[in-house]
Amino acid sequence: MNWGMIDKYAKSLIKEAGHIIRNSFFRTIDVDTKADANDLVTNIDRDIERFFISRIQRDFPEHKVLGEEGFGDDVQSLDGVIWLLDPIDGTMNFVHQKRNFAISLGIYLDGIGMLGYIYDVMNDELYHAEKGEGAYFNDEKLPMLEITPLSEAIIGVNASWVAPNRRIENGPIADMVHKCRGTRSYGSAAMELAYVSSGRIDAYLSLRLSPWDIAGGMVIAEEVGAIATNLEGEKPDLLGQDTFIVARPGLHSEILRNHIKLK
Ligand code: 2AM
Ligand code: CA
Repeated sequence: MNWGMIDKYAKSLIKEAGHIIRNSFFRTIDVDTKADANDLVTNIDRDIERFFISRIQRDFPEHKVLGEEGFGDDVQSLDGVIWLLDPIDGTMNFVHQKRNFAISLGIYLDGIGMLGYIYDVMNDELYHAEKGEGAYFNDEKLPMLEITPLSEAIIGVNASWVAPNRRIENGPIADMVHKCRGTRSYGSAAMELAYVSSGRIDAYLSLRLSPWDIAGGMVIAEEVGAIATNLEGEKPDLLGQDTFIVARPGLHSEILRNHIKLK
């Protein structure tokens, strides 16, 4: 497999898709809801997924695509080459804020992340990595992450998990929020993974993510030494929904040990 060639191809697709998304603000954006009233999807999410799939099917007919909007393949195993795509991660931000959303793409071979991309569309900032070759912010190589104690860490966490909820004990999470330096909530899992990988925040956790939210970011995170697992400390499921944490080394185990108690 010529990963260098696939990397160039993927980057040009992403840049072209970014251009289409930015221009979409001059068109009508139709907003629908999916699983619940806050789970948004637009015609642009669907158009962008179809754009990727038509190109991938034309140029890499052996590859499969697992896309959020369901226009790709019915992927039941991680065998072969799979493109895991979220055409717009952070659709609520796309609709309400017109910023803070990303294209998220991971290209996996037999379940192993080979290439990862997170493209902050409005800032034209691309985070990317090739397995074993390091991670980059635009063309700048990202340094390996160093250990940071919780007292000096900024944690990406949604306020839902600090309030009583049905998935996790909120007391230990509230304790984490008190002990850390600060919290942020950007509303795009992919962007938060990119921010951990580039040292802008130190950890990010979520109670329910899908493979396309994390596939690209996990390749990038691994290249800078961030640890990405589910909240049980295992490899996240890339065929279904799972809990998720990514953090600097040390901080990852500190949070899991002291602050995570799933219901
Ligand atoms: P999305 O915008 O592509 O749907 C928001 O907190 C983050 O969680 C976003 O990355 C969002 O991705 C993701 N997300 C929102 N609802 C989700 C769901 N039902 N399952 C998995 N991920 C979800
Ligand atoms: Ca999405």
